[in-house]
Amino acid sequence: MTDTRQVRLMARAIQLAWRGRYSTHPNPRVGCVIARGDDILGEGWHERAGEAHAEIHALSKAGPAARGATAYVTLEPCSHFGRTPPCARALIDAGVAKVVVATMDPNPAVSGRGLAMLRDAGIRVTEGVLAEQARQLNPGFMKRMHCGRPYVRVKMAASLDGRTAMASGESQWITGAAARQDVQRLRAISDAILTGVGTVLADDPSLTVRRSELGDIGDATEPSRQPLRVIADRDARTPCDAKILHGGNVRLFCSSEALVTAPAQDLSALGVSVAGVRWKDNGIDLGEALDALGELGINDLLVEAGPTLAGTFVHERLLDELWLYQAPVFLGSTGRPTANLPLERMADKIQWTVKDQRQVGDDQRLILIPR
Ligand code: AOF
Ligand code: ZN
Repeated sequence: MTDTRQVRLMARAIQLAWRGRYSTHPNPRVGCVIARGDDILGEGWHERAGEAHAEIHALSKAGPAARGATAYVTLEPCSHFGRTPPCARALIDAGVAKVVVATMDPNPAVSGRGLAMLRDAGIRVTEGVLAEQARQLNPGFMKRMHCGRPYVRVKMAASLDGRTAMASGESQWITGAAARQDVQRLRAISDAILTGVGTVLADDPSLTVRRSELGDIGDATEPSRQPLRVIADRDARTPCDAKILHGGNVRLFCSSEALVTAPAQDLSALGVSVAGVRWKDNGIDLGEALDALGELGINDLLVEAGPTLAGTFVHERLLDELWLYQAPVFLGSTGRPTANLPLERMADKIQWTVKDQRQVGDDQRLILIPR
């Protein structure tokens, strides 16, 4: 039987967790409600890594009233001393009688130990309430904890005839202002943005989140930093004055041969963290690059790249979502394709499932999942 109170209060905790969408990385987004019956005594969400977890904020709002109350948490309370002490211990010390959890924490430092601590202290524990909705808060954190790689979203902006630029490379702007603001939000929920040196040379993008273009973020916590910018650049051809290098926090993947050359060393001297990875005939070894980004704590990776790199992600099925912004324009048959995919036979076609479809200004936004 579904307990409507549990569902309602967990839905509230999930809503609170979303407030941390731009600011918790590399930590997960977590929300917590402390309630007695239907009465909410305290609420909280995790705002920033290194700061208090959701439970601690909610407990401090509830104060002594937490004794005998129920805590609703979107993620299993932690059991470890990380940058902060264990939340399971704080819930026990506050005298909470019951804890309702949506999902387990896949972090190997926790994974079940949080609930075990609570049960050992005599607290009643219920698990799995709105589990799927809570998992959607943190696809990146979940995936990184399970397989060491970030959740990958590839963004494309295209015309009705599937072109992302004119043959000359001219590409500004295909989609309208509303779609570009939506992309700012997509960047802001991402821990890192990956592009290729071709795009750096052709467009000189900055790939930053610009607070003024992000618009009104409602009750969300302010973004706490720029996403890491990542460039796939085998021969370290990125110019030292490229806009993407402004403001720092840039990683460049080149070949191990290029690593020891003057251009790579010049980029290092500028503060770019240059790393060697394997390259294959068709470009960067994406598996190795994704492993490296996972090790850096990247949960959500956004790919904003040209047809070569985007094509590799699609061809090797290494993306989790394709975000396609489609503008109601034709760019003509000499324009550039969204992805280089030389397919020959109908049997080779690459199919997608539509997860979400909506209008953003004059453009259409599709979120697609590889089949
Ligand atoms: C919770 N509540 O609100 C969050 C949790 O280094 P720390 O101390 O910030 O710990 C980070 C880890 O704690 C993170 O990897 C995840 O396992 C858990 N996050 N746990 O009980 C929270 N954000
Ligand atoms: Zn915690």
